[in-house]
Amino acid sequence: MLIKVLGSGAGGGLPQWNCNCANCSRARAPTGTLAARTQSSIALSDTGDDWVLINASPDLLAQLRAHPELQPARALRDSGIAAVMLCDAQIDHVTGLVMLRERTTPLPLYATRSVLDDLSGALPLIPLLGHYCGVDEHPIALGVPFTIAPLTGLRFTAIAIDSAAPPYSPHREAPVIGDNIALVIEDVATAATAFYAPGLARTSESILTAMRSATLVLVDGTFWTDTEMIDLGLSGKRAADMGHLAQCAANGKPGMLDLLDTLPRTTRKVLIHINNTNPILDPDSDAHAIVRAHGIDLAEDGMQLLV
Ligand code: HKS
Ligand code: ZN
Ligand code: ZN
Repeated sequence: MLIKVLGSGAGGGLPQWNCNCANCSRARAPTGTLAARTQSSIALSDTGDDWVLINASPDLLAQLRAHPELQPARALRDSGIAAVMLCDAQIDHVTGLVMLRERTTPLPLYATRSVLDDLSGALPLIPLLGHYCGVDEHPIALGVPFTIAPLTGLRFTAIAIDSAAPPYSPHREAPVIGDNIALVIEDVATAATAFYAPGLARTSESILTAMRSATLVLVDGTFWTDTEMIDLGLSGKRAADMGHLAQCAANGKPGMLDLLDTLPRTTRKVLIHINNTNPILDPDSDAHAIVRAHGIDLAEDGMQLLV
């Protein structure tokens, strides 16, 4: 299976338009030594002809321009994107759907009932797209493997995770199972699997089992510490309150580094959805060195992973 990291940043990307933190300033400087990051999204393929887009970032058009291999040009109007799948209904994962409105056929959209409900209600992108290409809704049943034509070489399984519905959603204060999912993607020919969860606040037995058997885990790298936004004076919320497990342990609870340490040594571990404030983005930082010493890589825009 082929995985392309279209975007490796969290909401807002790097640099974030209104931010002058150390990372954003360096990424913005003409002599900047920090590469810019667009908002998180990956594309998956079995043969490299057709692709499933996992999450539709607000930066989708720029990401597609940076990846001409996602345009096979088989007809006057065409796209390599066979379908879009959503892990949640967060703004940074769904607003790119609007950018696909010029399609000539309804957009196949795979998401849980709860996410589809948010996109028909509080953020009505599905009814909106009904006035353009239309949406072909495919509700995802949790724990039930499925395939997406014409990518017969990949098998997808969604697992419910503990994270958070978006601030705009009625589910924010009344969570529903399926507000957030992790994806296990299996290459049918080799049985190798990738585990994808850009937003993960807490683990469960089913999540740990899936992570332990994965060839590649591509997971929530949003924050270094649980109080990162509070310490910078940027928010009153902890990472956990926002649906993200920080890399460092907090309040006696293991962090993402501890969690990834429990996986087999042979597992490829990559952080994605990295927020602009995260010190790991600076290659000269102690935080970056610690992450690398744990055998963990940072996703970068344009990164290609083979599973
Ligand atoms: C910044 C943002 C931080 C950020 C937070 C979250 C918040 C919100 C929620 C997130 C993300 C980026 N870039 N979505 O100000 O530095 O409370 O659910 O997901 O992508 S969580
Ligand atoms: Zn986000
Ligand atoms: Zn910043």
